[in-house]
Amino acid sequence: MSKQQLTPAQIEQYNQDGYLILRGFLNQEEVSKLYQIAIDDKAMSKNAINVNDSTGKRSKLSLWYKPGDDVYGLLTRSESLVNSVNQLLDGDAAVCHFHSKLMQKEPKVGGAWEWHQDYGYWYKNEFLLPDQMMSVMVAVTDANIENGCLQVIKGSHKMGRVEHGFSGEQVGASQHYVNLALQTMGLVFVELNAGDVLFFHSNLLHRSEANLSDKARWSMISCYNRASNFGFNENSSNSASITPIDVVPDDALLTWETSGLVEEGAGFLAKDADVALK
Ligand SMILES: O=C(O)CCC(=O)C(=O)O
Repeated sequence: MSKQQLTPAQIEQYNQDGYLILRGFLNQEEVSKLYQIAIDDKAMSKNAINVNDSTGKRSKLSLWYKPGDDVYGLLTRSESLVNSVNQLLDGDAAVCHFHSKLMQKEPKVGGAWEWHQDYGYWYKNEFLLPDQMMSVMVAVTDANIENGCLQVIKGSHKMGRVEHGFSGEQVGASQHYVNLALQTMGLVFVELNAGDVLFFHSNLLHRSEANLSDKARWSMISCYNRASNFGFNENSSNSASITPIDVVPDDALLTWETSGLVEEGAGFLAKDADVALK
């Protein structure tokens, strides 16, 4: 795993574009361990939620709140990842974990995600400071145009939050504002190799296409917040988003005894919960 601090140029790029890619953040051994554990993980598949897109194609995701000593938690809590998030988020309070998701877009059936901003959802949880929130996508498999990689509108985080409303089973951003943004801002297909990491601002407009290929597209997305950014409408039993992360060394991912998620401790999002608000 890369141990380097982000450079001022990388921080500037994140602030300008609303996202930053770090290539090869995980080495081959780390990403294979993550992938092997993820595909065999019974707790993860048992807690997977199906989300249909407007054409009826279906993506699966599993969402949990507490990052533990399992392979995902050790990555979410790893020193390099948390330090990078700390360099990118506005403010200086401790970095906390809001939630993590394993996104499972299976070959041929994995569905699309509508244009949205993550803060379009998190605003409803009454977090007040979008600059203190971000998502980090770790590519567990390669992600490319064929298997429905993430698309972003470069610089769109500077628009602030736009209106969101229901679009089928998903919540999407106002298409009018998306169309306006696309007139002046660049559409970028974020192709990643397994092990690459994408950091993106909570107001960055993003979407993805269905996976029509014969290759799965899996990724883990961890969402971070600062302890100073209280979610007034967050479930009071979930204090993770304002609890400072217990950081672990980068080598824990490979050297600690790890497995899949332990269901009891993880705080999975219930299968009947409204995933559109996450
Ligand atoms: O994984 C994807 O394709 C989209 C995920 C996404 O947009 C999200 O979780 O906010």
